[in-house]
Amino acid sequence: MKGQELLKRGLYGVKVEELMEPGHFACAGCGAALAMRIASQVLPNYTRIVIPASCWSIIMGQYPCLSVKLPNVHTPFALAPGFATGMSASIKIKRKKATVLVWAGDGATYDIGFGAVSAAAERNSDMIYVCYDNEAYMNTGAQRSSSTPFGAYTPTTIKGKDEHKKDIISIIADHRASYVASASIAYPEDLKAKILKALSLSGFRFILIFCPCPTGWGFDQSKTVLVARLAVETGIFPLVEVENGALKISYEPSWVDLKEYLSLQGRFSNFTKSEEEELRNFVNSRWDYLRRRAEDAHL
Ligand SMILES: Cc1ncc(C[n+]2csc(CCOP(=O)(O)OP(=O)(O)O)c2C)c(N)n1
Ligand code: SF4
Ligand SMILES: [Mg+2]
Repeated sequence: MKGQELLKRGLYGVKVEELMEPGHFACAGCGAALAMRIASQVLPNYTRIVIPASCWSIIMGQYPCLSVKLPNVHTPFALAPGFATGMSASIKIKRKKATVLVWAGDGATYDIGFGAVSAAAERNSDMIYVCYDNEAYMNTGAQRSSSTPFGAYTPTTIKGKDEHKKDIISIIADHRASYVASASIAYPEDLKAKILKALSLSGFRFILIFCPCPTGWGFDQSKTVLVARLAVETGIFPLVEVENGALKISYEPSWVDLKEYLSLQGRFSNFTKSEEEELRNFVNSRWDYLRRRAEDAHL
């Protein structure tokens, strides 16, 4: 097979069609833009995207100059899961074929829209909910969210954040959602496989995608994929899948020292030794928990 043809064939023989156009409105090196590019390579053309207030409200552009060749609608911050619930209900009544995809930031998911996310998960409303996680309110100046990691500098945590990142995967999984997974832009085949898996199921399907933000995190725009890869290889961002409550670890990190991840980013430049130790302990205890949960799933 010729190289060009090979490139066009994505994972599992799925043809890669680029639904995301160049010339979008994201900053150079934006992980959240890359997440959409990868995801949209496996999204069917009957996908309808719902976007709450976020960087993606800007990145998408204005009709008719959209950066993704799929119909989309913008909603207020806390409204996307409710809006998507109504959309998928009306699609069902009209017997149309469409997949409703919410594409939301961490602020909309972990904090401001959390009630609506929880309600949609509890109802098992029919949608794929993607949270592209850049660990702060980037569109308004990188303020901390409950996804921001411990110790990180943001304009609202100038001495470093006191609290650890919220475990949104476990929280949504404990709603008994159909499918819950974490993925990363640095592992595109795993990300696409998880989108495909979500597409093959129905009900509330939740995917958290780790998306470094050079502008808000303070690293060079050429290092986005490296930063994302180190987040996984240091164990700080575990790749997992939860189906019907059973957790599976998708990838075993190579346990690169946390320092390599931290030292690339301005937001950790004032990290003390004890903060580093605190974060390391947090990562270890989270992995203990994940391993116990994965073992329980085998019983
Ligand atoms: C109720 C409400 N509060 C605040 C805002 C202002 N606002 C718009 S986008 C945004 C940040 C969104 O953060 P996140 O969901 O993490 O997405 P990101 O910008 O990081 O892509 C905020 C605070 C708003 N639109 N509505
Ligand atoms: S601020 Fe960050 S998330 Fe927003 S467009 Fe720029 S790089 Fe992307
Ligand atoms: Mg964000």
